[in-house]
Amino acid sequence: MPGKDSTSIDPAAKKLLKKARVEKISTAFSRTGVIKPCPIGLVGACCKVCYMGPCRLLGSSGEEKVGVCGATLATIAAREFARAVAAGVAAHSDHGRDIAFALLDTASDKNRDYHIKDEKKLVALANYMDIETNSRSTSSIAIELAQRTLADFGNQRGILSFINRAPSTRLELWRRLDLLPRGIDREVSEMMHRTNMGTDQDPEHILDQALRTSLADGWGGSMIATELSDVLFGTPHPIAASTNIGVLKEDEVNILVHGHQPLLSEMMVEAVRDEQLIELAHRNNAKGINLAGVCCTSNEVLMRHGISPVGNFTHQELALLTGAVDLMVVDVQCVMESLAKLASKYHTKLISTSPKAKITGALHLPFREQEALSFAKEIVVLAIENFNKRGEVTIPRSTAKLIAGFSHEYLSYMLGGTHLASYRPLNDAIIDGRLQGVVAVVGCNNPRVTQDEGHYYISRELIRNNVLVVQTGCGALATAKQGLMRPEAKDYAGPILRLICETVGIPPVLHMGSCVNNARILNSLSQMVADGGLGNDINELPVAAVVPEWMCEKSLAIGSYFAASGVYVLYGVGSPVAASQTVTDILNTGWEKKTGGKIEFEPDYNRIIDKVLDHLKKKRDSLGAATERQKEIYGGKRRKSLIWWRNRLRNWQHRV
Ligand code: XCC
Repeated sequence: MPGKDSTSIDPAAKKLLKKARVEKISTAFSRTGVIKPCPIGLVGACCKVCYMGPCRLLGSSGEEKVGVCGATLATIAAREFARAVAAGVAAHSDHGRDIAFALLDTASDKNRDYHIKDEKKLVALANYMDIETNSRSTSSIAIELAQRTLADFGNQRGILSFINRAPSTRLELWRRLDLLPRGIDREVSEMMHRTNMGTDQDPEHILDQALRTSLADGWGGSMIATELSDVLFGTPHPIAASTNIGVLKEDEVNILVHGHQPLLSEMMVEAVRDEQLIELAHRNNAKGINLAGVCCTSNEVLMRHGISPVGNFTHQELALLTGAVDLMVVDVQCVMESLAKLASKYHTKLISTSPKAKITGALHLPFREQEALSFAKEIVVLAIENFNKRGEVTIPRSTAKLIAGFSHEYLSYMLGGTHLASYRPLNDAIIDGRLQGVVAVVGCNNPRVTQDEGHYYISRELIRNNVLVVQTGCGALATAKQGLMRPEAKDYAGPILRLICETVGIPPVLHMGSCVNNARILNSLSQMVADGGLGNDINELPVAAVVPEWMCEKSLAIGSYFAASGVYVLYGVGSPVAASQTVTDILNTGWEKKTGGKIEFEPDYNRIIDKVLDHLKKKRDSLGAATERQKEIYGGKRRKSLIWWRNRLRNWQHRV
């Protein structure tokens, strides 16, 4: 484990940070040394929901102190946490809403440049939602699907369209606990109301609503964003790419897409392949046009087109420090405000495109969705025209190969083949005790901890212990940069996981997409339950989630919906509710009693690993009796015959 004093485990990052120091350019890394976190806000002890305060409840007797209105530390910490969850849910869900509108406008022929790429998934989703599909045109099915999902946002008393994808036992539990989200916007709005001055004043009750609000993200907004993006742009399947700063090219026009939405970035992929624009680039002395990305917009085009990510959240400033980025185009979320100033030190053009996000110092060109391709081409032209203005460039030559594109559907196909698509072989490996379990290592970078270290160290230790690791977001790009998403990384895995990787032909760490694509993980968990042998609910599965380098409200929303779904979630860095033992206990043992899932904050990576492995073992042990029964049910002739058929079909598919 590299020393804690280092900024990053990535040599490319270190090289560029050195350049920043020499050129006296500030970055998030240098600013963390200057801006010390507010010690009161850091631990959830500051209340600023009214102007009688802000009330700062710190000191050894903090838990007994109260604010001007009498609010306890527990109420204050719970409110802060719950508001952060609501903000995260709003961000993911607003993204989902935009995708649903884009599908509606595409199917209604308003968005002429988009096309429905995965009709099979469209029909599957429609069937799932009891939308009539027989003798109907693709566009009419898509219109109804978009309208039904859009209704999920404004629902007042219904339940969300996709929530029935959770195991029935879980649904029943949510119903009993009154945690079923009624409408996405309603839950966010109610969360803000309840945490307004003088409303909900019971920490457990406040956090119950945080659970319900988070479910409106995982099984609502994020799932809508994920599923409808697949319908519009295609469901991912394995695809090769490279990552890290070295994907920038000295002799080509470099364009970076950054943010979260795939709507513009999909068109950018098409635009940079336009023959006339490539010709224009040649006329401007460039050998070609190179598109790469940062953060989750990057993950979206990586998963579907193999577009190479230049890096994750804390790589956004570093990419500009190379002097080789001709244009960076951003939409929403995780875009550092420092970029405009940084871009102005080089020739880089920074373009903001979302009507929701304007950045002082950037060129604001609101995205025209109905002329999406011409809009994307205009941006490419701006980048080409900027190429000749480049000064000196410094591109560290670091790159790593990776395989991305593991959608939940592809995992099912990969494990069972076209005709027996199923998670059963994965379940079998766990039932037989060969695989210890599955762990999601997800979330951001945070420059307050060594960049990528948590993601890499924890993932590597888990695979060494025969745990399959799945990833999304910036965490995925962290381990990809370190080479854990190459098939050859199987050599780091324990003997059983290595064998599985060799047999199925996968890396031991699977990239499942952007942060809204954590919904793919929820669907996978549901399918693991449905395919049998591992209990009746998600909380019985030997699975866990780790968010080692978290930094934003969206991370807290994600962890909360995993916990509400029955998953043990461990965060690194530090606890935003550390001031209140009451709230710390509610998120941990309190939630565990209710949902079987829980949230814990643990900055020590070794302890995270120990806790995760211990948890997986406990779950496997408690499945023991059930597992024996399942072995009988699925054992003997029936199981052998399934395996025989699966192998036969695979051979046949290979020949085809
Ligand atoms: Fe976090 Fe979501 Fe942002 Fe990366 S991009 S910093 S939210 S991991 Ni999604």
